[in-house]
Amino acid sequence: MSIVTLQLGQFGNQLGYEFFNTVLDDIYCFHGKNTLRKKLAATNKYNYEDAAFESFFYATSDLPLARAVMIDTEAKVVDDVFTKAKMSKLWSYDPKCCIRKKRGSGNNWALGYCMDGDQVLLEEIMDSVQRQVEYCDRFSGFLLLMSLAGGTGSGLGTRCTEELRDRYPNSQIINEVVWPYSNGEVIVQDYNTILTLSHLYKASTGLIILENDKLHEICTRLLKIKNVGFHHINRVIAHKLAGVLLPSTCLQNQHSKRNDYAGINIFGEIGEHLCSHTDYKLLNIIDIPQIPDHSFDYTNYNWHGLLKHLHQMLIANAFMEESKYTHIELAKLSSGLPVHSDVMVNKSIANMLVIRGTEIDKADIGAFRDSRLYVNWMPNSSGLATRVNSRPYNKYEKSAFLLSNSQFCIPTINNVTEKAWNMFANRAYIHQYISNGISEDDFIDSFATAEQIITNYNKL
Ligand SMILES: Nc1nc2c(ncn2[C@@H]2O[C@H](COP(=O)(O)OP(=O)(O)OP(=O)(O)O)[C@@H](O)[C@H]2O)c(=O)[nH]1
Ligand SMILES: [Mg+2]
Repeated sequence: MSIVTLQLGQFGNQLGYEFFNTVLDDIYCFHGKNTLRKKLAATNKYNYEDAAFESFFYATSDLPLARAVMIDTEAKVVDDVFTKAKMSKLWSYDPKCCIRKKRGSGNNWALGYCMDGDQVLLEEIMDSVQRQVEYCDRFSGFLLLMSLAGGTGSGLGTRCTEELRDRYPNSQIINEVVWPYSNGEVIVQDYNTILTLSHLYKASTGLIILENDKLHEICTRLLKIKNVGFHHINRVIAHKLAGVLLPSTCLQNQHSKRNDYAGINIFGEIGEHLCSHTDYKLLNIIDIPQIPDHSFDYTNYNWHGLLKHLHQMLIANAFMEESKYTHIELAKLSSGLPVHSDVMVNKSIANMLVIRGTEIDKADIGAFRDSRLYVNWMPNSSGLATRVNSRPYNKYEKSAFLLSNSQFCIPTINNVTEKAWNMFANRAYIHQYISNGISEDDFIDSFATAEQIITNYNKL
């Protein structure tokens, strides 16, 4: 099955580049860089590499092309990313699917969303999208990469999501959105965030939210990177995203002789398992391990330790492994008391655990099935979906990823909604939105949706 990616704005395009690199690295690492295309042509058994390639690339007589549409309202980032991919001599983008304009959206959601009335731009984007969809033998859905704070990714990304929902009503649409730094550089970022969230909540299948503050900390504290740049953060996001989206099989099928890779539809499973309830669409990804390159030679992981820590991260709503969570008391889970000092349990609607690497048979995932982790109105067995792959991923011999629909987002959304409301109540910067086609009522509706999301998740 194939996924068509839309890269929007600076973040979307920069992340897209890292993501496709990560995917191709993973495909190549077992076969040597020059053999892939030959192998794809020569073998008739559809294996992991074929499925991974088909998900995100298609072969041409020249370089493999990413199944992607690049979009920005200014040219620089798209041009840079396009050139970098081509210069890799490993893969490229389809030049007919690069859409850029000259003006930028100046961090204004309204400008990106209303596009100054430029319907031609939207048609151009949709034509490129259709072109990519037609290249897919088996199309499974859209992945949109966009930031919440700027104008193009957030505004135009939202507009594109709505248009895709109209034109492809039954397809899965997953938005990977990056939450701005809390002391961010964009003064109206909280407005842009609330407007995007509330609109996407209606049109999208699910929103994977990753926060720049937390990703930055992963880079400094776990990966020991000194001067963290966006490319470091994007590599962390790409690792998480590909860890979840690259082919894996159902736990039940792991020993079957059938060719399971042929029928994999991970987007379908995300839609059905994690986002089956329209009030709950927010997802995040936690993963383990994350270690600096220089520590590889001294580190040896076993499944027991990895899954124990991932489980603690889930319960405590922690974005990285920390020793302070090791004394979490599961017994308190159902009592409504804090599970550790001031940590309340993070309740889930549903989770998808993806484990990759050697000795999968030794991985005991029982703790993730514990019904106390899930809302009590979900049937007992349906909270957890598990996917496995015995192939080590990226540089780790063993790694685990949890795509989770849980209460993780409440503090962050709460905080931004409050800040945005304070600005709105004082009518700060509102004119910039109104002059670009967004009314005060649109703001009020968005605040109402954000409040409703918080209330819904709080109730779990
Ligand atoms: N993690 C990460 N965040 C980014 C990156 N580029 C921008 N951001 C974040 O994205 C937000 C700004 O959005 P951009 O993607 O730059 O904006 P845009 O979509 O290009 O919109 P305009 O430039 O306003 O037209 C800020 O919160 C930045 O911190 C990136 O490459 N990686
Ligand atoms: Mg930009």
